[in-house]
Amino acid sequence: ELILLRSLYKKIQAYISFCLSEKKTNRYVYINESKTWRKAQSYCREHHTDLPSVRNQIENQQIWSVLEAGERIWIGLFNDSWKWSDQSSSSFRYWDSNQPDNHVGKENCITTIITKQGHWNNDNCDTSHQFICHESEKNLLCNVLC
Ligand SMILES: [Ca+2]
Repeated sequence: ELILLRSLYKKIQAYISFCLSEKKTNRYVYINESKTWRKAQSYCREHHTDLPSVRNQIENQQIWSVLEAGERIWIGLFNDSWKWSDQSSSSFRYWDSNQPDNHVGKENCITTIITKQGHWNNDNCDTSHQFICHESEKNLLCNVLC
């Protein structure tokens, strides 16, 4: 009995230190369905965590590496004075050379897509694109345990 209790105690300890650690495990889930930005956001929030924020070159690279040639996908940035869907305060930007351009004045609900080159382009929110969801494993576990 004492041995069982000890192993249970160790497991609980491991979970707690995992939840308290700052190291989030990022996972990106590619969704092979075209949706508008808002619908993509709802989908990610319902099934995963959120549309991803891209906080640095490494994360940009991680997302880019998931894509097939020429694919454009939504990420979590939108133009409500440039906020991230998941409330991240990151100021990292990776615009393509002539972006954001608000092309033909219809990209005013400006949203961001990643092209194969990894550079960003604003687009009309009502356009449908495939997208990527961010899944925080820390959130999944800690919602239950912490
Ligand atoms: Ca554009």
